[in-house]
Order: sequence, then structure tokens, then C-alpha cells
Amino acid sequence: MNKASALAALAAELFLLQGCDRGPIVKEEVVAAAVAQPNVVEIRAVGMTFEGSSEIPSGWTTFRFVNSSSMIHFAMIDVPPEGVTAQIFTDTVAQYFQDAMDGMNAGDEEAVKAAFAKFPAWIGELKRHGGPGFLSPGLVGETTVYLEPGNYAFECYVKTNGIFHTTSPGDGKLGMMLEFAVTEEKTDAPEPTANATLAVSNSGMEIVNGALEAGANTIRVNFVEQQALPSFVGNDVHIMRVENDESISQASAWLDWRAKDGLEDPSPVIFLGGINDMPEGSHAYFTVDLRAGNYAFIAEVPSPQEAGFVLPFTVRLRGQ
Ligand SMILES: [Cu+2]
Repeated sequence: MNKASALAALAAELFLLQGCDRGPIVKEEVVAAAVAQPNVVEIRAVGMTFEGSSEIPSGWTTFRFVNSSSMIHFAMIDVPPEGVTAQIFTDTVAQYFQDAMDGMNAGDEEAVKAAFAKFPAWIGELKRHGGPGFLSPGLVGETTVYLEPGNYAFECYVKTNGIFHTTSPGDGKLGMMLEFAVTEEKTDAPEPTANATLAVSNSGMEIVNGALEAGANTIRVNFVEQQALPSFVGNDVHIMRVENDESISQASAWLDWRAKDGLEDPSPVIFLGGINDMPEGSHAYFTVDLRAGNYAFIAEVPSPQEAGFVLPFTVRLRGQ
């Protein structure tokens, strides 16, 4: 129920209560039940840009990621070091990733080394805090994370024609990045409840509680371990459709950004969202609607199958 309809229901209920003898105590109970709603914040992918709020309250936050574009995107949440703006990130990190990519595509090892050598010292302090995973065009994904006050930015580094979406389209312009501030004001949105829990460690992922079912699923992901791999990626979780015997190997190859066709739009399989890297010891949630069929959890790490980061599963209609 959204806020407006929750308030309408509350008003209707209070109106009815006036005629009964249970008095104001019940009113307070109704108010408490109506207030504890998720704080849903919409973020849209339009073409190769993000649209969304620049300021949101702290606490449990459900990002509803609407992919209105014709491309696959994701919305990783970066936590940059103090003073590092999206423009600084674009000019001193995204640009050098693009230079490195161009060097890899040209087979020019020296250019790749030179690009990586230009990264600023603060890159080691850059943290990630989840955000919606890979989401195919036209789909909607929801991810819920706990946010402390501070400065954050969404980024998407899918590629189009070999150009990362984070790469600036021109001097002083941002690519697919959106800064937002999380304020001291705190929502009282509750922590979600999950019907399945996935544990992620450096050796892979496993379902430790519950099961995936047909219809709406809320999946809790426990980041038992996190790692910084040499390719600048870490542990995350995405859901893909498994249409045939090739799907998993095609997706595994596509998920390596260093490959020429890696992360290049369009993706070879349908992705239904997930959750990007979170700090070790933390947890987050994502929701996904599943119909009967074959799927896999998969991570954006090099050779995910060999590394234990592919977990296929089948969803059956209830009662089957
Ligand atoms: Cu993108």
C-alpha cells in the first residue's frame, strides 16, 4: 500500500471508530500500523541517465528501480570518500577506466597500465552499498538497504558501443551517475521480511533459509564475506533467466567488463535485478516476481561458475 492509500485507509478507519466505544486507544494503534510503511524511493533509468531524488531520509530505504530505457542497466550505490563528487569521480576514475578499456580492446598493454596508474589514491577508500542489480529493459526491480546519513551516488557501467555508461558524454557532463544525500532525518520504515535468505561468502553463495516460489519473493542477502578482486569488482547477486543450456555460460562471459563484449548492451540473457556489493557483515534485501521456470543467481565476478557464484534454481507453480 502506498502512502496515499495508507492515509485514505487510516481516515476511513478513524471515521468508523468514532461510532464505536473502543475510544482513542484504538486510534493510536491504527496510526502506528499505518505509519510503519516501507520508504519507497523511485529511481528511473531513462536512456543513459538516472532520474531520482537528490535528498532522502536515512533508515531502511526501498529503491524502486524502473528501467524505462531500451537498454540493460544497474544502479550500484557508491559511497565516495569525503569531498569526492560525481564530477570528480567521472574525471579521475570513470575516464581512466574508459582509457583502460580502450587499451584492452586495442591490445595495447602499455596504455592499460598507464590508465590504471592514473587512478587517484582515494580509490581504495571508495565503498559500495548495494543498489539494484542488472535489470533488463522495461523491468522494475526493488532493493532495500539501510542507509546512514551521508553522500552517495548511483552508477551504471554497462557499455554501449564499447563506452561505459559512466563515461562523461562531454566536458563537465556526467555519465550514468546520480548523486544523492541521505539526511539525518530518519524514516520509521520497517526492515523487510524475507521468504528466502542467501548467504554470500568469498567461495560463492548458498540458500540458507526458505525457498524461491512462484509470485512475489523478498530475498535477504547476508554478505558474510566481501572481497576486492584485482578487476575492481566484489561479491554481489543478480537473478537471470535460464532459457537454455547456453544461458549460464553466455551470462558468465558477459559479466566480465574487461572482455570486449563484456557488459555490452544488449545482454545475452534476461536479468531480473538483484543487489550490488555490500560491506562484509551487512545484509540487504531485494524483491523479484518469478513465474514457473528456470533461473540462476549469478555474480559479476570473473568466471563466476568456476568461482562458485552461479546458483541455478527452478520455480514451480504452487502445489506442483
Ligand atoms: Cu547503464
